[in-house]
Order: sequence, then C-alpha cells, then structure tokens
Amino acid sequence: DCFLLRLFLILSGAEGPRRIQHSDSHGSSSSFQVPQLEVSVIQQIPESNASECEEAVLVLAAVIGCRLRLHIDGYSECYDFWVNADSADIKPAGWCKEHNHKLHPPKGQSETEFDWQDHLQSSGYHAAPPTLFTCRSTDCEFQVGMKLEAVDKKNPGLVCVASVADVIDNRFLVHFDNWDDTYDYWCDSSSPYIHPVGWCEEQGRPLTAPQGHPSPENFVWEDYLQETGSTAAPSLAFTLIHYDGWSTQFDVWLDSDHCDLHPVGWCQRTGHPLEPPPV
Ligand code: MLZ
Repeated sequence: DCFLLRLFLILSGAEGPRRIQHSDSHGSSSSFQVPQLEVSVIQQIPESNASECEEAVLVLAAVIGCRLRLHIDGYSECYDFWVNADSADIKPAGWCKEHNHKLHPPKGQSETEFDWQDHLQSSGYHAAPPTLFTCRSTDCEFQVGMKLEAVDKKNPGLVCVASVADVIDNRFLVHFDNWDDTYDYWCDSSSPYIHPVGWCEEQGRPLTAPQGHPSPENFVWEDYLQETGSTAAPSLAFTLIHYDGWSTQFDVWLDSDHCDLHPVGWCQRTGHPLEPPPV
C-alpha cells in the first residue's frame, strides 16, 4: 500500500561540490554549483504503514541534464525517484518548519529531537541557497468534491465511482463514494489509475457504482452528479500518453501541463538523453 509523503530532502554529493546544468522546462539554461541541497518533495513510498502526510530526509543520488535523482535516507534504492530541478515539489531548507509540517528524520534519528542545523553540521551537508529553487507552482485542476472513475488498488480489476477528497499542491486524495477510507490513495493527474467520468462507458468496461446504490447495474453519471450536487473532474485534466514503438501497457495518463511533458527538441536543448523508439 502506498501513502503520500511530504518529504524533506537533502541533496548531497559525497564527492563534494559539483556543477549542475540547470534548465527550466522551456529550455533556457544556467549552470550553478551545488554543494548540498535540502529540498522537499511529495512522493509515494510503498511498504509503509503510515497513513498521513509525513516529512522525510533524502539524499541526492545523481544528476542528468536538469533532472535530479533523489534517494530517501534509510530506505532501499528502489524508492529513488527523479524530479526536474525546477520542480514545484522541491523547497528550500526550512520550508517544513515554516509551514508547520511534520518532518520525518533520517532513519535512526528521533523525530522530536531532530534539528537541521545539528544534522547539517554533523553530516557535513550544506543547505542550498533558496535562489536555486525556481519552482513554477501550478494549480491543481482537481478540486475537492469533483467526481471521477478510479481503479480500486485493493481490487485492481474494479474501476469505481470516486471523488477528490483532499488536495495538496498538485496531488489529490482519491476516495471511493460510500466506502470507508481504507481504499483511498493519493495521486497526481499523471496517475494511470484515474479516468474521467464516462471513461468506462467509452471503453465498454463495467463501472462499480457507489456502495449502497439502489440500482448499481443502472448507474447513470448524469443522475448521480445531479443527486449529489457535484461536478465531474474536467476530462482535459487527464491526458493519455503513448510511447512510440512501445506496447500500450506503458501508456499513461498525464496532465496536459505536467512537468515531465516537453516539446520536441527539449532534450537536445537541455542536454538530457532521449531514448528513441525501439527498432
Ligand atoms: N469485495 C469487496 C469489494 C470492495 C470494492 C470497494 N471498492 C472501493 C467488498 O465488497 O468488500
């Protein structure tokens, strides 16, 4: 089971300062010295029992082009993940404290006693200057109460009537109508598990009605939206990406302004490797 973590990161380089070629999503680039950085990011960590947002300490594992590979301190490398250097999910040191968010310390350190200054001093890390954070905040198009069709991850064969129950930055909590919150999960608009209202009908797939629906076989979105006084999440917020030459099993839904979508030529301009379609 996955849960959403608001993670506090330390980007650190064991070999000391290195140079990062930084480019924004539009291809304009600059280069800067990165000794060690502390940032925050939201990420799902499987195999955790935690049920609420937490904060954790992470380490920079690699840099390619303008992308940063982040390692969650104390966890297996299999949870490493990539963010763009201009991601809105990474924040300067002290962000958590300033915004009154709980910080999950590195493994083995006490949550109540953890102190960034002490940690930076004892680890030799340096906090990154706030000027390195060129985040572009984008508003989440999903709003609390909006309806959608979502895969029940506990019963992956089921696509069910669902609602947006909470929103934090560009992530939102999927809740299944009239079910308890044990089925809930956090995701962003790029999740392959979420679809706009009407998707099942379009695909000729069954849609699981809300629990207790008087006539689950004859569920009609139009009536349900009216009865519940709710609106459908706009279908433009969901976009299906297909990778040229690859099986459709890799297809993913992405928000049209998702930070990992780039115009043709972006890799060349930013120095990021581009994988061509397989032959
Ligand atoms: N067999 C299960 C299915 C639950 C599906 C819930 N989907 C949100 C049950 O009836 O408990």
